[in-house]
Amino acid sequence: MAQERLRVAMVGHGFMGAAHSQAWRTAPRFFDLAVGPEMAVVVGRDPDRTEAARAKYGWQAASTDWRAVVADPDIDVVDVVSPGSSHVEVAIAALEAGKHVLCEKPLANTVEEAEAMAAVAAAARANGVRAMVGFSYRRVPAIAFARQLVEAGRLGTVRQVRALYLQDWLADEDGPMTWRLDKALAGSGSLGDIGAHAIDLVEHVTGAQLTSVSGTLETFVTERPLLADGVGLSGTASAERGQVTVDDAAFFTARLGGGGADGAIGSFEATRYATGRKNGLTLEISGSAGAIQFDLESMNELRFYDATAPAGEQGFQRILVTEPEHPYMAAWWPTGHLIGYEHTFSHQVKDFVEAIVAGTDPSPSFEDGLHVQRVLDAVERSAADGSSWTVIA
Ligand code: SOE
Repeated sequence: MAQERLRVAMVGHGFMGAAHSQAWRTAPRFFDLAVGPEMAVVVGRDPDRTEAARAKYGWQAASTDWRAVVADPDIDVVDVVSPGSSHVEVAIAALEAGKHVLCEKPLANTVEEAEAMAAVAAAARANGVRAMVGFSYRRVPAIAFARQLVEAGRLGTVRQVRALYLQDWLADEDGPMTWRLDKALAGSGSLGDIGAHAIDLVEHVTGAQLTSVSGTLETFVTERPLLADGVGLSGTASAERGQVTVDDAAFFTARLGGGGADGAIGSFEATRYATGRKNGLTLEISGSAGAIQFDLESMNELRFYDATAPAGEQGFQRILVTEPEHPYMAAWWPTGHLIGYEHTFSHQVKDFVEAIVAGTDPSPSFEDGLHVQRVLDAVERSAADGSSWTVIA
């Protein structure tokens, strides 16, 4: 049946809720979408906070009952931006109720949960119901352009990848607890929160998959002040302390197979203690015919090295990925004008809505999310048993 309307419910309204709200509002104003999404209802646990989010981000209604919202025939899409522990229940209920689902990364907190979600998504697909994981950095134009270069063979055979995701928001050991430091809510720490992005990006850009890993995890600060009030790091610390139950930093090496990087090796690091690095996601991919370098802190640029150029002219070339011929950019500003973090979420909404309307599968799928979950799990197992090579199931 042709999609005539897309009434969206968003479950959760923290940092990601703000980013997604902005995207639901903006995407239909810059991209010509056949069906414009309507921001129907935002869902949260606390009535006052949820109402405040509704008013601030521009949703039509607020609710504290996600089950009723997910079952509501007036809702077509469910956007899951709540902590990882809730993904499995909300996403499965929504898919089973016939709603298209966009779910934040990492897909789940465990492989078992992700397997259940992927199985339900596969069954829903047969009924024309779409599911997608929010690995939003795939939608950075410079990353989408890097993938095009790899696909066009401009790097030749990829032999090595280096991916770092460096933040420093936990460097102050008196910073208060957030849900991201609680394994029961977040599944893992730096590994799942930001390492998952690095894994997905390497696989997306190269077309290969990680096949085995060897890793180390470390928790530097095992206790932090609990929150007296507020949310996350902007909240007020109380005198009481709570246990940090996730990794603070993750480091692993990997072997890759398939795509444009068959037989390649890679190194990955994810940390929230890299003093001075705020949101530094860097990717360096070295191939037989060329290489690329990307840094999210300069996200409008891609550095490209063409090893086939005359020897005297070789060197990394800085490409400003802001031109109408670059992915997504024609919808935004005139030549040379920059875009930012929030645009990746608008691109995600655009791609998701287009897939729903066209009746095609959006990417990354829940199967892709499950694969990343298996990589995270393999890194944890490798770290637990002394960093031996661990094969990804
Ligand atoms: C927090 O570390 C975080 O917000 C991640 O959860 C996001 O996925 C990333 O975009 C920025 O950092």
